[in-house]
Amino acid sequence: MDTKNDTRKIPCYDKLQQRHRELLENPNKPVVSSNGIFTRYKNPILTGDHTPLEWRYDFDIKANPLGLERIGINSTFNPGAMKWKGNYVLAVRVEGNDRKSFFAIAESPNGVDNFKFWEKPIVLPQTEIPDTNVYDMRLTHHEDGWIYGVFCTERKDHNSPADTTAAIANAGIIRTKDLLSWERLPDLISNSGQQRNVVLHPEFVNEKYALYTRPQDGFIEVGKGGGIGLGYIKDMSNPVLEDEKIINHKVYHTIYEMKNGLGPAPIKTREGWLHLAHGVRNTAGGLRYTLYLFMTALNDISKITFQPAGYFMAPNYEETVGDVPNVLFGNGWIKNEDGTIYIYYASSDTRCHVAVSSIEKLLDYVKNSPQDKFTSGASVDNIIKQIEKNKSKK
Ligand code: M1P
Repeated sequence: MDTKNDTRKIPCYDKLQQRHRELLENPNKPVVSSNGIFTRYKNPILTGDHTPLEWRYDFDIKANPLGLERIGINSTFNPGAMKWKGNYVLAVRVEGNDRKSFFAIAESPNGVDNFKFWEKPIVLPQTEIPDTNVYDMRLTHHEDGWIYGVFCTERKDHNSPADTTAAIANAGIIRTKDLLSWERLPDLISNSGQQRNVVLHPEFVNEKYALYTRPQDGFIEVGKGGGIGLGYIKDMSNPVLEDEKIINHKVYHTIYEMKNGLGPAPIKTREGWLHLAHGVRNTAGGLRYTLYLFMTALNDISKITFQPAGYFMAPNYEETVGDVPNVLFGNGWIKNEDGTIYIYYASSDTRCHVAVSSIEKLLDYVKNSPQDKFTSGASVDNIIKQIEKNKSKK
């Protein structure tokens, strides 16, 4: 029979379609918030099972008479985010069973459920040296009119040919005006051995592009790379990073003791630029990634004005489980006209979630939560002060 006109379905086709539809259309619900600062939503908004069946199954009954999945998708995580034509779009890191990750756009009308992937993943144009793996795209709608995607590109470190795990990470850069056709620009040129978590600031600063960086000596270890950096580029077509300086240092005995990295591009508020970042510390059970917030001055984006002590969000019990346990990573958020903020984050390198807050709440949190004074004694002082203050309120 002519394969094209063969209308027979692979086994379980209808069941597969129905289950997939039910998963995608499952309504999400807010979870009662414990601290008032943000509200988590109950269901993950995207998992590997949300990816289109057409990506995973060969529907040709002759080629796939048993109806088996041909291309497995392991996980969906670390999405960049933006509002696009009134909808919420995510540039998701999708990882196949083959460990390669790639980007695909998923879109929802309300930002909390009904996320659907566009028909095809993004076909990333290559530079002269092809990417081996790509991940963690930050979307920035820059005032120059372009939408930039800055992501991590990873390639084999040929200086260590015998070490099959040795890799080099750098920032890859693409841009678009329609989220459909992407122009690849050269990779970031910086003085650091490696770069990850590079994010483009949405406005020009002294007529230059400003980029947040995370210089590092090795692939996993940041080494001398002391935290979140800030540098400048004159021309995105020749992205040579100048004047890179660390603006948010890693510090002993904090949640960002081992390394940190900026999440999405910062949000401009009347009181400063609001930043979401991740901090990493080591534990007997492995690395622990939590999310924290800080603010920088409107007239000097290198100056931190507020940074509450500790984390803003840490993995809850269910979120601690996954491919890389005990990880929250957030590189996408969307500010709505009404001041609500949708924070898109991933848990344990496995699935995507949303939590909702507002500009008003986040500014209050950032400005009025105690800053870290770096000793247990100083933390106790903060609690004692609050107890004393509360006595007059009884
Ligand atoms: O596995 C946790 C995260 O590790 C890396 O982030 P960082 O460079 O800040 O340590 C990235 O691979 C990230 O994708 C991943 O979620």
